[in-house]
Amino acid sequence: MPPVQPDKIRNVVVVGHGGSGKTSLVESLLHAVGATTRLGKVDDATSILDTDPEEQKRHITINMALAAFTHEGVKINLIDTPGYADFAADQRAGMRIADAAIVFVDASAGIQVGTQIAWNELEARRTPRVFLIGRLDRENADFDEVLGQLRETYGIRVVPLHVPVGEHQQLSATIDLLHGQLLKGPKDPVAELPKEEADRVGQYRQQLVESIVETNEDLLTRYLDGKELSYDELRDALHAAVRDGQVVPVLASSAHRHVGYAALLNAIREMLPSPAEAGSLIGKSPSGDEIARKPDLGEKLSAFVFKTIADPFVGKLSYVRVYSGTLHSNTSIYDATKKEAERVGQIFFLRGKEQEPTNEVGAGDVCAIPKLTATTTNATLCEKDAVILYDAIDFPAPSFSVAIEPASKADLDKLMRNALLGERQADTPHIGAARRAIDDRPPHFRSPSRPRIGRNMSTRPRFGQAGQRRRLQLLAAGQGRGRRQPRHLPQNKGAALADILIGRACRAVERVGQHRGEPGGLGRAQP
Ligand SMILES: Nc1nc2c(ncn2[C@@H]2O[C@H](COP(=O)(O)OP(=O)(O)OP(=O)(O)O)[C@@H](O)[C@H]2O)c(=O)[nH]1
Ligand SMILES: [Mg+2]
Repeated sequence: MPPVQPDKIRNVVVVGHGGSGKTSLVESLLHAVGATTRLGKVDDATSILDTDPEEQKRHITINMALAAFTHEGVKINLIDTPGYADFAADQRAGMRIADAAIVFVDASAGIQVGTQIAWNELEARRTPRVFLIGRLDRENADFDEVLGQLRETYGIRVVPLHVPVGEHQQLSATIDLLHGQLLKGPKDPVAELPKEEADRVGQYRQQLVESIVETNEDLLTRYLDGKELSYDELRDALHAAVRDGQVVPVLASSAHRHVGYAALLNAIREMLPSPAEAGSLIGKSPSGDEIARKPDLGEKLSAFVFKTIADPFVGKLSYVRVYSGTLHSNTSIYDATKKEAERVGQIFFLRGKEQEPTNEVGAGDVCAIPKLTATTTNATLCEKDAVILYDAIDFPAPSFSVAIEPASKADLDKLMRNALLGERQADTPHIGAARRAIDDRPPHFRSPSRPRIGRNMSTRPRFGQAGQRRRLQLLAAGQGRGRRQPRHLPQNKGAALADILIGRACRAVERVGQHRGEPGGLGRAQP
């Protein structure tokens, strides 16, 4: 399949407070457009987006997930991110590579800390965004109340674009104020507006139209002269206003009632900017000069690695956004950050844990590359004769670190190997935290009943410093435990070991939660 043209792509990060319903809606949307055959649910651990055992156990998102699908000729890459501040790194990474954002707000909770954090971050990046008031079927959900809160907090540029029909369990559809249509799912028929809604809809529509015309001189004059404005004119003006951050539309949905999908898809396609509109990304040449790369399929290749995971089946998997040119499978590329050539074999588009192989990925699109050797998160990939370096993601500093305690010598070996794998492979916050923990060894997390971590690693190396370094190099190269016992490191072993480490890090995080007096640490009670 030829690569998708950049103007037919939407890269949209989904952000918001923890538990506001992000993953459920993305999952439902995938099912509604036919991208998945089975509707996965966060609560019964069947979501294809929350697949890590820890995510399934706690019913929360820990790792970002990509959800790629095509709707009416537009390739939509949704990036579902964790809402919990403990996993803020993935939210940052998602925001970094997205061209627009959907900020989720729970209809019964209103603005929460996570909403504020996401808004501030998007504001600083000047990312075009929409609000989505979700979970509208809940008993104490109140669309008008939350809309009022949003306008009060973020100003009158926040305007309704979709409004719900019916309340709580009677919620039946949303009205798209611009289209003037009653919409439910993408496959449900579009209905005309019910007469009894006319007054309410009229008021909301006036608010919307006034906000749109205020951003466009010509439309404003004609509106004040009492002239009729066409749908196309209003749509184009709203698109430009959203792109420039002058208007922030508010949408409405309920994943449990399957309401709001069609209107949401319209908004993503029509209101949010494409990579082509986002324009050139500025990077640096090896000599430090600024260079720009156009989001064009014919440009020299440049791409950025924004996440690395250890997939249980394929091993190391690098999530990549292509900024310019076209990335081909079975080719060589250059990691400008590590200054090493890399071999690209297969390339995938991701839909949660589902992988769709592809031969080409064009500028503006997002994909995953398995088994890159030296490349880590934040790397710029390009052609060797046209080197460019993009800025690294500005990850938040961790608010606490955790220590991993090996219970036995065998565990200690695995841990050391993991520390190296972490260096070379999986840049998850947990691995990072674990690695830092090995270095830092904060005293308050040490268990007096167990061997202290790091005793055999750094303070009293078993083989002396030089021997130890040599041994670690051999392990890193997958060449076994030492010169006498050459042993290959199976490809999936890294993933399995990383999983062990992540599990331990999470348990340690839980202990910290309990230590802070939060019963159960992280996670949500079963609904
Ligand atoms: N009543 C109701 N509950 C919902 C709806 N959408 C999600 N939920 C529930 O809200 C809880 C959180 O949903 P998630 O989709 O995991 O929320 P999230 O924002 O992805 O959470 P994090 O990724 O952990 O920040 C789950 O128990 C869902 O079943 C909805 O439309 N209506
Ligand atoms: Mg989630």
